[in-house]
Order: sequence, then structure tokens, then C-alpha cells
Amino acid sequence: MTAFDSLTGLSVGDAFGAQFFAMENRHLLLDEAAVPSAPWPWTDDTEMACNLLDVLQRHGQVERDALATAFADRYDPYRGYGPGTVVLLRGLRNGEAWRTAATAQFGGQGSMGNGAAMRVAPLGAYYPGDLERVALEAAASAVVTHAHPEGIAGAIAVAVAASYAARGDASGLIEAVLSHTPPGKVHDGIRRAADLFGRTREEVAYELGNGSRVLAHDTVPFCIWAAARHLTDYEQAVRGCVAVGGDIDTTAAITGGIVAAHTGVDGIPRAWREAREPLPDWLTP
Ligand code: 8NA
Ligand code: MG
Ligand code: MG
Ligand code: MG
Repeated sequence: MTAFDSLTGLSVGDAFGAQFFAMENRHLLLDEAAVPSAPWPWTDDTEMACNLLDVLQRHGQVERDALATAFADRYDPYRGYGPGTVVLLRGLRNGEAWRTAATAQFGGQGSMGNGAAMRVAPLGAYYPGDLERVALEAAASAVVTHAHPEGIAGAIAVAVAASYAARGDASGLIEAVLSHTPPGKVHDGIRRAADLFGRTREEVAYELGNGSRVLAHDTVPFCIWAAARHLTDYEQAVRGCVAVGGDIDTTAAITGGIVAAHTGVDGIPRAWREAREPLPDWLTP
């Protein structure tokens, strides 16, 4: 399936998940079949994913300067960005270079937030099955904002998962992701996910984390598990992310982006696609 299919799955997951943060929608968390009332505005996850796909379409690869410029020029402070990314994007708008700004984050460690992983599934689907290439391009897309090795590893894992899923083969996904993800906490979490296949989503969220710290390693392993477990069922996969709580918009965006790379847009409920706020008009489908 195409990168745009994956972006549709990512943005619908983001917009659907974000609705559950609204105070007036809290009661819907108790209803397994709840559908929040439309429209569903999307958040930073989708804004960054649109910029990344736009750069891929214009350059055929991740052009890091172009990506930083797109992130900064189209930064909408109303979309709910993480605190480090807010500081970074403001700096870029004021003329700072991404290279120095991204490596200066968090006392010079760089960010290991889940923000590089949340936007990257369509990049994987852009190069279906080409896992080596995907790992390189995903790393390049991450470092513009997330220079910490775990932030980068989270992006690689998600992109490889989407690339593998887009190729159409549903088995062996976790092993393929593990073989391309650098060692570290993200890798360790995904390795544990492989042993949790028969467990409930609540047990898995407890074991691996569900993004409640908004870090790559407490977000990505659960998403890889949810996507691998429900690779042919978009609604089940995304509802599973919502049901366990945590960073719902982002776990649903990552998982939805991977699953839609496999199912295509036809796997996403039509009513959900219509409820999601339209994507920016500068992006070509
Ligand atoms: P980020 O770069 O600010 O990272 C997110 C957070 O991770 C930081 O604010 C820190 O608390 C922590 N962190 C990152 N790197 C380090 C480090 N090296 N050492 C210690 N702590 C660190 O932002 P991001 O773009 O990665 O964030 C993405 C998330 O924020 C997404 O969930 C997005 O939707 C947004 N967001 C999340 C929530 C939520 O609570 N679920 C709410 C609003 C916005
Ligand atoms: Mg968000
Ligand atoms: Mg070029
Ligand atoms: Mg989030």
C-alpha cells in the first residue's frame, strides 16, 4: 500500500485518539464501541507526518534542511507539541540551525521523546520492503528534532515496521523490525513484545509502557506489538491503543500508520476518515 494510505491511517488514529483527551469525552473510554462526535482535529503527530511525506514527494529522499524548514515554517503552536519540540521549532523559526538546536536539547543529550517515531510510518510505506534504505532515511528524518539514540531508534523501528507491512507479508514483522533497530531500550522493549503475543493489551501496556512518559522506548514497543497483533484489523488495533490509555493520540497514530500501510485506506472505517479534519491542502495525495 502507499505512503498516503499510511498517512491516512496515522492521521485518523491521531485525530480519533486525541478526542479522548477532551474532558467531555472521558466517559467514552468506558465504551468499547464509542465513536466521538465529528469533527476530529488532528495534532502535532499529523502535522509533522504531512511535512515529512511532502519532503519525500518533493525530493525522493529525506532532505534534512528542507524537513527542518517545513517543520518550522508550518509549525502551529495550537497542535499540542511536546515541550522540547516547542522550544526547538521556535528556535528554528528564529534562524537557529537544526543541527546545533537538536543536539542541544535536554542538556546536550538530544530528545528521546516519541516525536520522531510518531510521524514516520508513511516514510516506511514510501519504500515498501526496502528495509535497509528505510532505516537510513528514518534516522535522517529523526535527527532534525530528536538527536538522542533512543529517539532515532524509535523512528527506525516504526518505519521498518510500516515498510514491512506495506509489502503485504503479515508474518515475521517483529523479527524484521528487531534486525534493523539499533541496540538499546527501544530494541529491548520490542524483543520483549515478541514474547507477549498471547497476552491482553492491558498486560502488554503494563509490561512495555503505553506512552505515558512520551518517550520513544515507553511508546514504540507497545505500538509494534499492537500493529503486529492486529495487522489486518485497523479498528481493533487503534481501539486497543485507546483502551489502555497513556499517550493515546500518538500510540494510535503510530499503530494506525503501520496497519494502514498493510490494509490500505479501505481498512479504515469510512466514517472515521470522514470525521477526521481534512489534511492540509498543500499536501498532494
Ligand atoms: P519532546 O522532545 O519534548 O519529548 C517529550 C518529553 O520527553 C520531554 O518533554 C521530556 O519530558 C522527555 N524527554 C525527551 N528527551 C529527554 C531526555 N534526553 N532526557 C530526559 N527527558 C527527556 O517532544 P516530542 O516531540 O518527542 O513529544 C511528542 C509527544 O508530545 C507526542 O505525544 C505529542 O502528541 C505531544 N504531546 C503529548 C501529550 C501527552 O501527554 N500525551 C500531550 C500533548 C502533546
Ligand atoms: Mg499529538
Ligand atoms: Mg535532493
Ligand atoms: Mg501524543
